[in-house]
Amino acid sequence: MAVSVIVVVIGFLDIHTLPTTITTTAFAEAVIFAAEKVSMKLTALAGGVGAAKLLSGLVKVFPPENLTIISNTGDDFRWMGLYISPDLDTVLYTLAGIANPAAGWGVRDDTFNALEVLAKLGCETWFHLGDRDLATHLFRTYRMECGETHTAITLDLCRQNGVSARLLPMTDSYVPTLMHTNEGTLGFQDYFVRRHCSPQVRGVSYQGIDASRPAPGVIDAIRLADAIVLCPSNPYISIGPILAVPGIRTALHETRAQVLAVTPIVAGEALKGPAAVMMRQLGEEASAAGVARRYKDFLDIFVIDRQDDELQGRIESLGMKVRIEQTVMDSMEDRTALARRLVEMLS
Ligand code: FO1
Repeated sequence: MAVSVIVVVIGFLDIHTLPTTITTTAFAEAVIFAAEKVSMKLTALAGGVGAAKLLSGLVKVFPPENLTIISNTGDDFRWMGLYISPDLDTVLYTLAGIANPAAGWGVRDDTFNALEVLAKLGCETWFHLGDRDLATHLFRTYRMECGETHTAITLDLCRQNGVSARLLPMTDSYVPTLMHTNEGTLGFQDYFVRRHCSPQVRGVSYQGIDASRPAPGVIDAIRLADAIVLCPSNPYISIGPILAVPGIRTALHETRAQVLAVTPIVAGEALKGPAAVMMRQLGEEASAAGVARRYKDFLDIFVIDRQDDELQGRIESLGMKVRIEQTVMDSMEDRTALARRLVEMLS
């Protein structure tokens, strides 16, 4: 019995972290460290591509069964009658190992036959939906029309795709992000994909958010977690919608878990997407410090990049600890290394 427990625990040890000659004490400590991690419950708040990168590292160093991911659904939208959930699908496909590695979103090696035919039929095809990806949207839309919730369908998609982490939409309500720009109010994908973020952003809102409720399991996943990670995602259009669902920010204040965020901005620029541009257009400081300020009411630890170490003092003066790491994730090794460091900080 004791032997099998140790074998299970060793299964979660990353062999590369072990010294070549390991002493009995060091071995015992490593086993205990891993055992604590095995029983720890972790909840992540996630946007799209940046979050998926970190999460794909996390599931390599932490048991995915103990991980709940709360996904932004503010950029959900309807296209040709189909319900599309881009951020949620990006996380789903990445954890399933089938994401398109070049774009980060969509399915690897997908074909675009349906889209080509639709183009010939005169339809708008600026949102590039591949044939395999379309199957997910058909499945989701059909089941929603049969009366099932976003949550139930997502859990089933995870099961069917072999994803062991529990992926939850932030809410079962439709709460689309609206971009208020110098060219009027645009739906999020209209602004982001069709207009390539070119209109000047004056404000962001989430339609119907005040009447929405957190999806089943979301509040408990925050209140009962041992640790919470805000992934390196855009504070306005990825983490912002999640925090705006009534009850979620309060749960982050009340949880006994340590709450940690990883910066999505390095050296004044976003690693992906329009976060830094949006911060400047909205009159905020486009830096890790600007992001930290938005979460200062509930954050315990903010992880900034080595390139921004001079911001440490300013961010600590907001009332949180700062950890300096390599947050830029160019390779799978970078993803697992950052994830391992976060788990160590939170253990
Ligand atoms: N992003 C693009 O920039 N262009 C696209 O054509 C596009 C298609 C797409 C299809 C499915 C999907 O799940 C995501 C897709 N994305 C596309 C990504 C998505 O629009 C954004 O990355 C997120 O909404 C922002 O996080």
